[in-house]
Amino acid sequence: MIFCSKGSFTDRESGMNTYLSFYSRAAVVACLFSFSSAASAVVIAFDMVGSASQNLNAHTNTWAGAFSSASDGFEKYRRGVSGTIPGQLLDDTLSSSPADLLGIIDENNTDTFFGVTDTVNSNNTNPVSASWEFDITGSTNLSISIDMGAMGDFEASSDSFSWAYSIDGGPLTTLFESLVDEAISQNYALASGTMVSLNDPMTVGGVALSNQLQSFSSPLPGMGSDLTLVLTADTNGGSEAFAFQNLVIESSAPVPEPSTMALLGLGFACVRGFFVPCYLHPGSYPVLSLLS
Ligand SMILES: [Ca+2]
Ligand SMILES: [Ca+2]
Ligand SMILES: [Ca+2]
Ligand SMILES: [Ca+2]
Repeated sequence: MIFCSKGSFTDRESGMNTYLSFYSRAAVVACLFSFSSAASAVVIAFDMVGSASQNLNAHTNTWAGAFSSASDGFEKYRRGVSGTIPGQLLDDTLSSSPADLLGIIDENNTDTFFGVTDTVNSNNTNPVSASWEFDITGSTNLSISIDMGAMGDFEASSDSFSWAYSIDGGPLTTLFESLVDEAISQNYALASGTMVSLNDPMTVGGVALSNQLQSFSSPLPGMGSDLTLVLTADTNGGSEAFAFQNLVIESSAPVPEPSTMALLGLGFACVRGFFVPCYLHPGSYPVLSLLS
């Protein structure tokens, strides 16, 4: 941010207090633009970040606990907290199971994640979905990032997931869509250092997923108050798994805080002074001094 010095307004003290000097006006304009350009991305909502959430109004998942087999799953899990977690989601090679050859969340990752495995099973044959509702009131220029991982020898015909969103009940728009690439293989490094190569990895946007979580980002066009995210998945093997963590919504144009609004309002008043030189209201001086 450009430093906005109170010294810019010393002409008020030196007797030339009727009009802003060119220097003062330039400084005020510089201050105004410094506030405009200060709008860098800020996190406005998240879930599964350090096992915490922010501005999450609801998480709905009718499939949590719905499968009779402990090795099938579509829900949030957390090591040391969840009763059982399907083993294909967990890389246990660091200590509990050095011979483990399949897993995404290793023993150092003790935070909440969303795990998906073998959703086509004796209890279900259709795609399954879960949703998140975040309060995004007043935020614009939204974007989302999600850490994603997958491990398994997938099939294009039977394994997929997608993330979609809607704002204030509008139509769902796809953000991320998986595609199994049956022409390539992927090397997976387990936490112990064991390497496993498997055919037909899951890809997103042309990037092959692995058991190391990777962050994927997308703009979220639109604005409103209620952002709904929907994860839909369909996968049919006991040696295939996806996992998601660190679901973060950002805004690159946050609504200014009240104190900033006051300064912005003052900036506009002073810009008017730039074009139509006007009397610098004495009352504005103490406010301006906050800038220094
Ligand atoms: Ca495992
Ligand atoms: Ca395959
Ligand atoms: Ca499959
Ligand atoms: Ca199963």
